[in-house]
Amino acid sequence: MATSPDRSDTDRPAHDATDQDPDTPFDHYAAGGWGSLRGVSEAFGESSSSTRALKILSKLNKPGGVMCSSCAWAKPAKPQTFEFCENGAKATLWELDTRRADAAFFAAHPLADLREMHDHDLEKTGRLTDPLRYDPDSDTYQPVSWDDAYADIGAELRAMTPREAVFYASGHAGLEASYLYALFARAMGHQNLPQSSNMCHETTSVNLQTFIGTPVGTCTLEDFDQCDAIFFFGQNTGTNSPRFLHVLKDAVKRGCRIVTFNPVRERGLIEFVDPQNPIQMTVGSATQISEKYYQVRPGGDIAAIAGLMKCVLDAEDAAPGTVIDHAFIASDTTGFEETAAAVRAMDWADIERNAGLSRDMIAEAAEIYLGAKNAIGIYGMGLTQHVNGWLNLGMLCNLLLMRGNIGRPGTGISPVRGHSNVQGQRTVGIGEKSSHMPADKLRELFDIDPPAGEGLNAVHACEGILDGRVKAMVLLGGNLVRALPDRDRMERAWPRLRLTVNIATKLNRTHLTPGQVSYLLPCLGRTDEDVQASGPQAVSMEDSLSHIYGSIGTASPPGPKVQSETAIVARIAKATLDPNPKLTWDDWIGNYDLIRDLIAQTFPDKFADFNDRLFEPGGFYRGNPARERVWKTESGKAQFTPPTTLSALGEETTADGKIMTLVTLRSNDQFNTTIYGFSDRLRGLEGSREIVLINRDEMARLGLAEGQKVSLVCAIDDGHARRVDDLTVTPYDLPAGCIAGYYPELNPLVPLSYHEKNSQTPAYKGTPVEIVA
Ligand SMILES: Nc1nc2c(c(=O)[nH]1)N[C@H]1C(S)=C(S)[C@@H](COP(=O)(O)OP(=O)(O)OC[C@H]3O[C@@H](n4cnc5c(=O)[nH]c(N)nc54)[C@H](O)[C@@H]3O)O[C@H]1N2
Ligand SMILES: Nc1nc2c(c(=O)[nH]1)N[C@H]1C(S)=C(S)[C@@H](COP(=O)(O)OP(=O)(O)OC[C@H]3O[C@@H](n4cnc5c(=O)[nH]c(N)nc54)[C@H](O)[C@@H]3O)O[C@H]1N2
Ligand SMILES: [Mo]
Repeated sequence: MATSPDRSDTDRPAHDATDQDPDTPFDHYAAGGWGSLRGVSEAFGESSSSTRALKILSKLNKPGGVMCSSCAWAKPAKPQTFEFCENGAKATLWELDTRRADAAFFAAHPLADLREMHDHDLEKTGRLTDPLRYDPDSDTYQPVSWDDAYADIGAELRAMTPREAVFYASGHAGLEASYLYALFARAMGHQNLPQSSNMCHETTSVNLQTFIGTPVGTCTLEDFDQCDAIFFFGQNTGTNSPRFLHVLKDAVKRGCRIVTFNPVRERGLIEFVDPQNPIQMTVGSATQISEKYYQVRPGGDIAAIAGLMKCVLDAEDAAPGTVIDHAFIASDTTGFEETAAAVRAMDWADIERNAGLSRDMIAEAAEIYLGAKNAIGIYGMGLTQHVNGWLNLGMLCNLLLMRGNIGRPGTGISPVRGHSNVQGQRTVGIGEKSSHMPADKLRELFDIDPPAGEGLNAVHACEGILDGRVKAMVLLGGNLVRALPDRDRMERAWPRLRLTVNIATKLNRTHLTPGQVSYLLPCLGRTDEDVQASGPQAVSMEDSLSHIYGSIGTASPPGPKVQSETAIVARIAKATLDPNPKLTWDDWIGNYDLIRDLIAQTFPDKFADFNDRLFEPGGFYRGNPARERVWKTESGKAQFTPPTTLSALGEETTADGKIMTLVTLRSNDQFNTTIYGFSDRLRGLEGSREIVLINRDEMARLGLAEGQKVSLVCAIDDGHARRVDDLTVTPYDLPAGCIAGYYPELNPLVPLSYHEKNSQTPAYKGTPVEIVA
C-alpha cells in the first residue's frame, strides 16, 4: 500500500472555511464579484469586436442562444440575467477572435519557428481559415483545396487496415458531428474512438457503471433545491464550473450545509460574491460556500471516507435502526455486510495518516452527514485521476448508499464533467466498446457489420503510436501532445505516424508535430453561424446533469473556406468508405435534422422526438436508471465496495520522505491546454506557470528557498527518464508530502502506464516525484 511521508499534519487547525493561511494571498475579491468582471473585461480588451461579442454573450446558455463552449454545467430553464461566467466569457471571446492564422501566416512561418512560441501565443495567432497540408520541404503548412484534402485523406485511410486508424474527439463537437464520427469509424471497420473523457471521467464511466449501473451522475438541478448537505471531493467549482456557484449559493441560503475535501483551499468553494446581486457587489459581502474545508492529502479520500463511514456505523450502533437505511440496503444493494466489516476493521491511526486529517475533523464532517436527510456527493478530477480512482468512487457510493442517498429527490452522486459536450459524445456512440453503438441498429439502419472486439482508448492508442501499430491519428479538436501523459515520449513518437489530421479552430502544439502526411483543417466553432443546403443549422450537446440542448451560432464565420465539423467528418467519411446507399453523407450535411432523426432511431430510449425537443428550456432529460433505483449492474443491485487499501496513490511511492506526491492543477486562466493568460486570480498566483507549490515546513525540511529554481524528476523507474527543469519554488498552503504545479507544463512527469486501474485514466493528481535542487 502507498504510504505518505511520516510527518503528519493532523493537528492543522485550518478547517473552518474562514481560516486562511497567509501563504495563500488571495485576490481579496471572492469568486465571482468584481474580480470576475475584471477577468471578463480584460478578455474583452483583447477582442476588438465587443458589440458582436456582447450580443452573443447576453444570449449564452439561454434557449435559442449558443451553449457555452467552456464547461458542461447545466443551463437552467430560468436563466440568470447573464447566464455566463468569467471563464465562459473568456472561452467565447477566444473563439470570436478577430485575428486570423491564414494561409499567408503559415507560408511565412516554418514550423521550426512556430515551435519557439508559447502555447498561449500560438492560439493568439487567431482563427484558422484555410485547409492546409504540411510540406516537409519548406517546413510549412501550405493551402490545399478541400477536394484534394478529402481525396488524399480518404486514399490514405483506405490504404490502411482499419484498426491502424484512431479517431479522437475532444468533447467540443456537437452530437451531430459526433454521431457521424462514431458511425464513420464503425463503417470503416474499427472503434478506435478515444475521447477526452479517457483522460478525465473515464474512471466514472467505467466504475459507476459497475457500482450503480450508470456511467454518469444521477443528480438533476432540482436535487440541489432539496438537499440538506453537499459533500465536495476534488472539484474546483470556482474555476471549472463557475455557474454552479449560483446553485450552491442558493442552497446555502436555504440552510444546506457544504463540506469540502480538497488539498488546495480553492477560493470558489470558500466564498462567492454574486455578480448578479447589486448589494453583494457593492458592499462585497460574500456568501460563505463551504462550512467546513478539509485539506485532505492527495489520494487520501478513501481514508477520509472510510472515517466518515466508521462514524456512521458508530452512530448506528449507538441508536440501532435509526441511522442506516436498512430497508433500502436489503432491497436494493449487495455487499453491505462485507463492506461494513472491512471499514470497522480499519484503524483510526491509519485513516488519519493516509487522509492527513484528524479523527475529530472527520467526526465533525460526519455529524453534518448524519444530520442531513438528503445528501449529495460531488466530485471531479481529485477523485478520478488516481491509480485507485475506482475505490475513491466506490467509497463515495458506499457512503451515500448507507443512508439511501442515491435515487431519492435531493440526493445523488454527481460527477462534474469537463468539456461542454464530453458526456454527450459518449451518449451518441463515441467510445471504444461495441456497447457504445448498438450492433443491431448499425445493421438495421445502415447495413453495416459492426467491428468485433474493443477499440483503443487514449492510453491504448498511445501505446499503439509508440509501438507502431497505430498509423493515423484524426483529431476532432484537442491538443493531444500537450494533454497526454508522458508528453516528451509522445511528442517524439507523433511524427512517425503516417497520417495526422487535425480538425481545429485554433493553432496548437499538436499541429506542430505533423505526421508524414498531415492536414490542418479549419472548422466552425459553436458561436459561428452554420449555414447548409436547408438553411442555418443548430447543433446539440449534453450537460453534466444529462440534459440536452440545441445551440445556434450567429457570428459570421472566420472565413469563407471554413467548414462545419459535421461537414468535415461526413466528407472524410465519404472519401474513405465504399459507396453505401444508406450512408447519405451529403443529405446529412445539408440538414442536421436528419442526423438527429438517426440519433433518435439509434438510441430511442434517450432521444425519442429529438428534433421536437431540441429547444426545451432547461434542456430535455435523457433519463438515468439509478435515479429511479433501477440498477443496471451485474447483480441487478447497487453494489457496496469493500475497501482494500486506504490510499488512492500507486504503489511506487516510498516512505523515505524525499518522494512527494505531485498534483497537476488548472489555473483560472486556462481551458485545458488553451492558456488564456498567466493569472490564477482565485489562488493569488500571478505571472508564471513554471512553478512548484509547496508548504513552508516542507521547504524547510527539504532545504528549499522561496524563488529557487528546481527540477522535478519522476520517481517511477521504468527505464524512461522524466524530468521538468526551471521551476520556481513557491510557498503555498498545501498538506505535507505533496507539491502542486500546472497542467500541461508538468505532463512530461506522468508515465503513460501510471493510470487508474480499471479505466486507464491517467493518474495526473498523484504522481510520485523528487525535487532536485
Ligand atoms: N475554466 C475552465 N473550466 C474548465 C476546464 C478548464 O481547464 N478551465 N476544464 C474542463 C475539463 S475538461 C474538466 S475535466 C473539468 C475539470 O474540473 P475539476 O474536476 O475541478 O479538475 P481540476 O481542476 O483538475 O482539479 C480539481 C480539484 O481536485 C483537487 N485535488 C487534487 N488531488 C486531490 C485528491 O487527491 N483529493 C481531493 N479531494 N482533491 C484533489 C485539486 O486541488 C483541484 O481543486 O473542468 C472543465 N472546466
Ligand atoms: N497533467 C494533467 N493533464 C491533463 C489533465 C490534468 O488535470 N492534468 N486533464 C485532462 C483532461 S480532464 C482533459 S479533458 C484533457 C483535454 O485535452 P484535449 O482534448 O486535448 O483538449 P483541449 O486542451 O481542450 O483542446 C484544445 C484545442 O481544441 C481546439 N478546439 C477548440 N474549440 C474547438 C471546436 O469547437 N472544435 C474543434 N474541432 N476544435 C476546437 C483548439 O484547436 C484548441 O487548441 O487533458 C487532460 N490532461
Ligand atoms: Mo476533462
